[in-house]
Amino acid sequence: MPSVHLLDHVAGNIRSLVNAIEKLGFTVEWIKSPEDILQAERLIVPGVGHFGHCLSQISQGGYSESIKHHVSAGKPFLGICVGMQALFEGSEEDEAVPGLGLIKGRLNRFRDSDKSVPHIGWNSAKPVNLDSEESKTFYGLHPNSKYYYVHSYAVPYRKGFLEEEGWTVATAQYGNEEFIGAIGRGNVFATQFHPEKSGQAGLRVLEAFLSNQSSHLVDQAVELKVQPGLTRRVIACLDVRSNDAGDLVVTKGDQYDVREKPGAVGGGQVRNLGKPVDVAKRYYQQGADEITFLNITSFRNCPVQDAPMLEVLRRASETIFVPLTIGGGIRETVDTDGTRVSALEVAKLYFKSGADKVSIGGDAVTAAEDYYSSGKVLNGTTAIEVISKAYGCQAVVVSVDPKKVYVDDPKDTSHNTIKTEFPSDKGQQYCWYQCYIKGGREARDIDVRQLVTAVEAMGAGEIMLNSIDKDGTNSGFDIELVNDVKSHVKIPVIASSGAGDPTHFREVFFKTSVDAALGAGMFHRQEYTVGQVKEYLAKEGLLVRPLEP
Ligand code: 1PR
Repeated sequence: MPSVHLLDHVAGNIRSLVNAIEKLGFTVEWIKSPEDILQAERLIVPGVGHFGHCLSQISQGGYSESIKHHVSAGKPFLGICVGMQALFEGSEEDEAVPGLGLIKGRLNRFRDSDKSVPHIGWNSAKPVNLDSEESKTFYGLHPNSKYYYVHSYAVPYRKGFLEEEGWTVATAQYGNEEFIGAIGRGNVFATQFHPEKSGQAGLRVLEAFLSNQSSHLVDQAVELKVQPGLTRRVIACLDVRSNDAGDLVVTKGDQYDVREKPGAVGGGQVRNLGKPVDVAKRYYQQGADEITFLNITSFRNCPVQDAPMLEVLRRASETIFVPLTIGGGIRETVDTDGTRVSALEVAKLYFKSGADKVSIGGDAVTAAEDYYSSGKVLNGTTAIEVISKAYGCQAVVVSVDPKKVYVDDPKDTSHNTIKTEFPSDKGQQYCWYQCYIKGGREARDIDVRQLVTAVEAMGAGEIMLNSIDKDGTNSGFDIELVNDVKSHVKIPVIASSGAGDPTHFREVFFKTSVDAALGAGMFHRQEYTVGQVKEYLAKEGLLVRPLEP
């Protein structure tokens, strides 16, 4: 089997890249020293996280010169995400650390005045100057395809600036900023997006690189003309736990109660909606833009290394090439043998098993409470801070479990209230959203606005906004809650809880500026497919990622 050399110099989900390469019929050889690069025919430098951290690792490991040597020897090189950024001269993310300087230009942070940052989701990589032969066939990139991006810094596109030096450039548009999505010249190719996380469209690009086809004409890409820009993400979420027989199952609660109602078939039992890997694969094939697994009971009596969700992720990531998030139990833990395992180590196990993001629930609430009681001082040791520092903020989602509390008058509470269009039975027109931990069993004295602003300050990259009132009701998302949270943070927000049919997705995307919307029960019960939701959204004029053959 032909092989490709991979430099694993950074934290992150390298497993998915390996899985994608193997699926395409290649084997991976690891670069363990700068000398190994000399032996490499094809070299891939992936990367997520912090520019300065990655570049320092590359230079401290003595790799900078070998990479430059590989490139100047004319051998195939692929840089992915920070692996692409590394080729430029530098980044605003860390002015003190230089890039490799193989391509002119620097990275700037996206402006967050008009949009969420990080830029997370599916966007184009449209070759500039589609009339030229190189652009039409550029590594199998197709102007109608969408690719998965996750980053806060980008190289702004300046017309002609790099083309003059012989580079072929593909760009993406985020808000009113156009930036470089992919770039190549001769033996060098680099993508800001993650081809290994971009479904069929991404695998095609990776295959073009692996088989040395820098000119790879795509004839079977989506016919539908797709607008440039970031799509609305549709996420499928799987709540997973052991049922009473000890099997790992996908379940789904009604307002967090996952047991069948007494008197119903299987009354009192944990609701069983299928096997996690099979269900996740079904959603991938239907066109889900991301898949989230929530381990809702944390399997408290199991050694951390053997946590069943690690195996679920390992297996899921073999065939699912869109981002995977794992939540439940991401916190400091005492293992069954009494050893203390830090939150960072727990997260690392999940990243190594195929997760792209971890989702933190209860631990984020405790951290936010400490943040306020210390007068908003960051202590640097919370799970959010340490994981975000090591893996980048985009890898840290905070899952929030709020529930409405009605009051007669905002003065009746110290919490942040909103005036609601849905008064209580007693006619109360104001409410605040109280945050819960332990699967909705324990209420804390912190409101949702306090929580999301605190975790944003700690370095969370995204909010998964559930609603205990709406969960499992099929009555639509809590639009007021989503609007309240969106107007207080800059990081992306995923609306969750209450989706019962495609119109609910339309409603949340039209009535709020939410970045993504998540459904669970309606997909598990097979009332609608993810594909049907996306088709409906497209008909309604919303930009979604088309499913590619
Ligand atoms: O606190 O870090 O260990 O994380 C535990 C995680 O498990 C949290 O993200 C918490 O939300 C979740 N969780 C705990 N117990 C339950 C439960 O249901 N008993 N699930 C639970 C929360 C909410 C969503 C659901 C949406 C959409 N489930 O995941 O998927 O509400 O549902 P719908 O579309 O059917 O309405 P930690």
